[in-house]
Amino acid sequence: MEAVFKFVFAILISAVLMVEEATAATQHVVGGSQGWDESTDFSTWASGQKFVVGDQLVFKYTSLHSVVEVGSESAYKSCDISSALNSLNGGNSVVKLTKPGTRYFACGTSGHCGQGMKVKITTVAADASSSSSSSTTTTPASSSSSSSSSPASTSSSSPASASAASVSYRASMATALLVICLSLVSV
Ligand SMILES: [Cu+2]
Repeated sequence: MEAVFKFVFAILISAVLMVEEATAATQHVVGGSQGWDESTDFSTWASGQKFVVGDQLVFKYTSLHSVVEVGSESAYKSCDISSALNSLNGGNSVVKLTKPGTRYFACGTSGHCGQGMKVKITTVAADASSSSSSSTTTTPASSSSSSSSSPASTSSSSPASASAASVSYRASMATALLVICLSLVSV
C-alpha cells in the first residue's frame, strides 16, 4: 500500500514540475507566423507579448535579412547599426532574455530598418509579479535608462497582471495537488 502511495506521490510531484516547466520559459517567434520580415508589424506584435526573464526570442528569416542588436534607444530610432552589440545570421537565431530591461533589434540589411524592420523588446523580471502583496512594481529598469533624457514611457505595467494570473494558476494547481496528496495519506 505504501509503495502505491509513493508511486502516486511521485506522479503528482512530476506533474507539478511539468507545469512549472511549461510556464517558466516561453519562446517568442518574433513577428509571429510572418516572422522577421519587412512586411511584419513588429510593434503590434510586441505589444501583444509578455517577455519574462528566461524567455527566448526566435528570429526566423530568409537570407535577405539578419539580426543586429543595438545598444541604445537613439541608435534604434535612427537605425544606426554601427553600434551593434551583436550580429546574427543563418535564418534561425535564438536570443535569450537573461535580465530585465529593454533590448533593441534591427535588420542589418541596408534600408530594411528604415522600412520598419526593427523591434524593441522590454523584458520584466520573472518574480516581479509573484510577490502578491501590494508592492508597487519596483523594477530595476530605471537604473539602465540613466543616459536617455527622453520621456519615453515604459509600457511595462500592463503585462504584469497577465503573469500574475499564471502565477496564481500555478499556486492553485500546486495547492490542489497537495490536497490530493494529503487525502491519500489519511486513507
Ligand atoms: Cu531585412
